[in-house]
Amino acid sequence: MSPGPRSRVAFAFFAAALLFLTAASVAAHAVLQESSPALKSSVAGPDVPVKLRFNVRIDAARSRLTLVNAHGASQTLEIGKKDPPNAISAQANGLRPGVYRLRWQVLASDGHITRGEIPFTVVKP
Ligand SMILES: [Cu+2]
Repeated sequence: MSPGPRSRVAFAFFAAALLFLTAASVAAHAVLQESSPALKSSVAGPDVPVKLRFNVRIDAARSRLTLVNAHGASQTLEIGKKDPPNAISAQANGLRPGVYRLRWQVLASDGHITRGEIPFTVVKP
């Protein structure tokens, strides 16, 4: 039993629509394009400026930056209010030399949240 032409057309249309919607929603998600500190980089402490740039506009008020140290202790970084619409920044002060992970979570304009982690190392100035 093969499906009739009508159901095949319906299936093709459905598949095309699904593909289009998937492509559109992926394009609108926030993807990290550039960061400071960069992934797996070493930066001089103790005061480290943080900046993340994304491919789309994000809602800074509903985004989070958390800094986790080698012992697993975390602190929330206050996100600045004067960034371009596709970027967030913060200032991490008083960091001792060691390994850290910067956890980010941002809300894109399409309502989807994306998150990630940037490991980096703080060295003596
Ligand atoms: Cu999305």
